[in-house]
Amino acid sequence: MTAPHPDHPIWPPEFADRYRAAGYWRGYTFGQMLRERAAEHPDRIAVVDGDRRVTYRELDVRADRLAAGLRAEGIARGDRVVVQLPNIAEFFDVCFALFRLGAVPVFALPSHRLTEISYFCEFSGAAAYITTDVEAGFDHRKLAAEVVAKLPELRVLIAGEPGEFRALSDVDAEPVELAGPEPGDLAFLQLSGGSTGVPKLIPRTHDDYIYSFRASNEICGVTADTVYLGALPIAHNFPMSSPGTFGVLHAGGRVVLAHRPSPDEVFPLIERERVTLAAAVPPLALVWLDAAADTEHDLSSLEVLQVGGAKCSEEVARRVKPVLGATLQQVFGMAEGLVNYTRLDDPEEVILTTQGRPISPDDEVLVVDDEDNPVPPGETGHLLTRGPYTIRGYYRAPEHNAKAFTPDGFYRTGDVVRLTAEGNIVVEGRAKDQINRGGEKIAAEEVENHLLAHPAVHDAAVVSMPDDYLGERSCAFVVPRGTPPKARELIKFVRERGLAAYKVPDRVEFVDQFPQTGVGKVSKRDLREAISRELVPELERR
Ligand code: OOB
Repeated sequence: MTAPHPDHPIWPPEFADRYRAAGYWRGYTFGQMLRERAAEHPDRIAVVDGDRRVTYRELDVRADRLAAGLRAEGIARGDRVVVQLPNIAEFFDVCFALFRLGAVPVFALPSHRLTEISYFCEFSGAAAYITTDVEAGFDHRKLAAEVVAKLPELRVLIAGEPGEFRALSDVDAEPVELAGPEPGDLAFLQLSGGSTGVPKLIPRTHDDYIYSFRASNEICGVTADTVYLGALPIAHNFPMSSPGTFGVLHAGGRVVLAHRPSPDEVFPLIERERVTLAAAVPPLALVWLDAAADTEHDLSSLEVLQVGGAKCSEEVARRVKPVLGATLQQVFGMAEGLVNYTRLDDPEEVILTTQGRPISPDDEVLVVDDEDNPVPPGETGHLLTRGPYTIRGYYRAPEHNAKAFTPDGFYRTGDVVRLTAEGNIVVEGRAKDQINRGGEKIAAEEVENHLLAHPAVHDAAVVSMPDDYLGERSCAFVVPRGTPPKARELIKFVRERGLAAYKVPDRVEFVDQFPQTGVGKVSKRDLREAISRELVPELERR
């Protein structure tokens, strides 16, 4: 039985019973999953990272030893640990060690900076922060030092050259018997794309998350022969579980890590490792398609290219098969749960023009109007969902939960969709106050709060503006207090507040006042239209 959890709502017993009876929740943990795989094929390669090739046995042993070492460091079952690692093999050591220990990773992204990391550590009450040395030219140890200056109790472990901190590789002890977590326990916390002032944490259990990628494996044809390319940041939900690295490890397949997603890194890897499955956000897919047209590398092993995280234009979708010879799979998912896929054998039109349908027969999907009433079939409305791997509430956020979920437990996705006659979902837009910058989500309010901290900013409203490459970029409209500052200065100001670079506004526009809606709120729709109009001549000049 899953005990009620004081930190977040869980599925009511009648739902939990149903999901167990249906065979979705099978009552095993991540730790057990790896143990089984290692017993089945100990010598198969689980993870490839540069010249390093880690077998299932090695991963299993390292997870045990690291779990014992972390316990000796004082990290206990239930403790939260902020994990900020790039696409390196140690990511899996850390995940499985923490899973076995029953400690709870909080998955930050490599692009997060001081404001975000210290917030995650503080809000989750983290016992430790596991990060790397230098990645993509950025010294994460400096960031760790700044975090520790704010939170002196925090233990820091570094995957790589440790500097003033402890090296992860030194954390190693003889395996010990661990009580370990229950399958219904919290396995980790993911970050929400969010639309509020601070990112929300998403509680996922062993049972529900394992179900989501085990079922994804079936839909995506993942087997022990699958070679998966991890090119997106692997701590994100899409490359983690749709079916992602965890799905592939569940199947006994091979995960190949790319440190950078650019074709010069990725194409040689596809050729060398005979990659069969890869996942990309739309702008990345576009870059790969452009580069594949005249590459010398043999990409013929690639069977499926998944595109998701933001809407894939039909133009990009149409090029996948002819250019790469791979089948396109559209993936429309969210870290809160629900994931939709086009099926590999769907008719071409479905693959090219829809975002697919849910994983589970028990994923409940509603399309409703502003009053939560179902819209007529085929019409556009708000997407609500509940099901065996969709959370019933965020972590430690009761007030927000009351708004983000319906009284009967449906999650308000904030996406505006319609259903085709065959039951496929087409994403038509978004009602949430968020910018989707090529798959990276920006909560407008979060950036607005940073802008408002500047003395020369009276009011700020951040909206999306169309972009050929990323789909959207962010534009900050600012009502200045007195003489407007330089746009450049404001951008620098926001960056220096220690924010992930993708959240820093791409453009700043000064206005005397904001357009208002009928009820006196800032009309972001009018602001979006204003910036789009302004951009048209700029785009035409190119
Ligand atoms: C994935 O997860 P998140 O949590 O970063 O973002 C979720 C949001 C969705 O609510 C939707 O607004 C947008 O990202 N989105 C898409 C989309 N896939 C995600 N919008 C249009 N078309 C798509 N294909 O982004 C995520 C998680 C698991 C699998 C795939 C993506």
